[in-house]
Amino acid sequence: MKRHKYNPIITRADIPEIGPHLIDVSSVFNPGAIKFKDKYLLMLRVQNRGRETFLMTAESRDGIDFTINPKVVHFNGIEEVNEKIYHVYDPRITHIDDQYYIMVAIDMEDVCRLGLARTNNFEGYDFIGIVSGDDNRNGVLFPEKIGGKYMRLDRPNKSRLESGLTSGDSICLSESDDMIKWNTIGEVMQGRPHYWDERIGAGPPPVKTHEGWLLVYHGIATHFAGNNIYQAGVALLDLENPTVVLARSRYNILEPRESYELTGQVPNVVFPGGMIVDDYDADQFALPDSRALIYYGAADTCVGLLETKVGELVTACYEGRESGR
Ligand code: BMA
Repeated sequence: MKRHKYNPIITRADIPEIGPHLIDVSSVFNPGAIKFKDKYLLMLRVQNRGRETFLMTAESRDGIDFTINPKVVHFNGIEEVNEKIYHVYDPRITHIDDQYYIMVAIDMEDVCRLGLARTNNFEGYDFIGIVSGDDNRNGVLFPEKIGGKYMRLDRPNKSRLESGLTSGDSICLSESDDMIKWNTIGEVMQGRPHYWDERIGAGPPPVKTHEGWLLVYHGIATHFAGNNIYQAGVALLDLENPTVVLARSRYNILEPRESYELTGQVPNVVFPGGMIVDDYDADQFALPDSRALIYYGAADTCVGLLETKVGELVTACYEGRESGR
C-alpha cells in the first residue's frame, strides 16, 4: 500500500463555505467512492463546528485531485423517518444495474441503524428507508446479486462499551429481495482477540476478483485506557457463498503512522470506506494488474488516499501463512 504523496488529499480547508452551517468546518473524513461517468466521485462526511454532520460530493478526473461540489447532499424522503436522526454518515456506494446505492450509518436515540438511498445522477437522491432493525453499522452492498438475492455485509453492534457506545466484533452476511427487508444468513468473520483486528467492520463494498470477493475491512486493536487503534486489513470471500472466508490478512495493510493519522479529532484512526478499481474484464472481474485506489478517513479529520494493485491486495490476504498459499 502506498500513501499518495499529496496526502491528505482533502482537508477541511478544501470545503467550500455554504452559509449558515458550513463556515470554517472542523473536519472532512470517511468518504465513500465510485466511478461515475469516467469521473472519480467521493461522498464525504463533513462535520461543522456544531458537531453536525453533512454529506457532500467531490469529483476528479484522475482520482487524486478532487473538486468539492458546493452543495449538501439531501436524501429526499428521509424527513419521513419518525425518529430523531442525529447523524447520517460513513457512506458506502455501490453501483448495481443503472443505479447507485448509498448505504449510510444513521445515529438515532441510543442506537445506530443502516439507511439506504439511491441516485442515478448524484444530483437528486431518494431515501429508500431504514434497512436494519437492530443496532448495526458498516453496511456494504455487493455490486451484483448472488443466487438471485441482493447481498450485503453488515456489522451488528452487540457489545456496549464502557463509554456507553456500542460496537461489534463480527461481520455478517445478509440477503434481500427488495433491499428493504434483510435476513441475516450467517457470520462471515469475527474479530481476533489480542491481535490487530479485535473488533471489525467492512470497509468499501467488496470487489469481485477471480480469487474471490476482495474485502478491505477495518480492525480495531483495543489498548489500555480506551486507546483504540483503527487499522485496515483485507480478506477474500467465496464468490458463491461469501460467508466462507478463503483467506484473511494476518498483518494489517495500513496502520496509523503519519501525523495526520495519529493526531486529530479521533487519534490513531485509518478508516477506509471507498475503493475504485480501474480495470475489469468483460465479466466484471477486477484485473490483477489494475490500479486500486483506496480512500480513507484519517483521525476523523481528513481524507487520505492509498494506491495499490488488485493483485497486491490479493497477495496480502495470504501473506504470513506458515504453509504458504
Ligand atoms: C467508528 C465510526 C467511524 C469513525 C471511527 C473512529 O465507530 O464512528 O465513523 O471513523 O469510529 O472514530
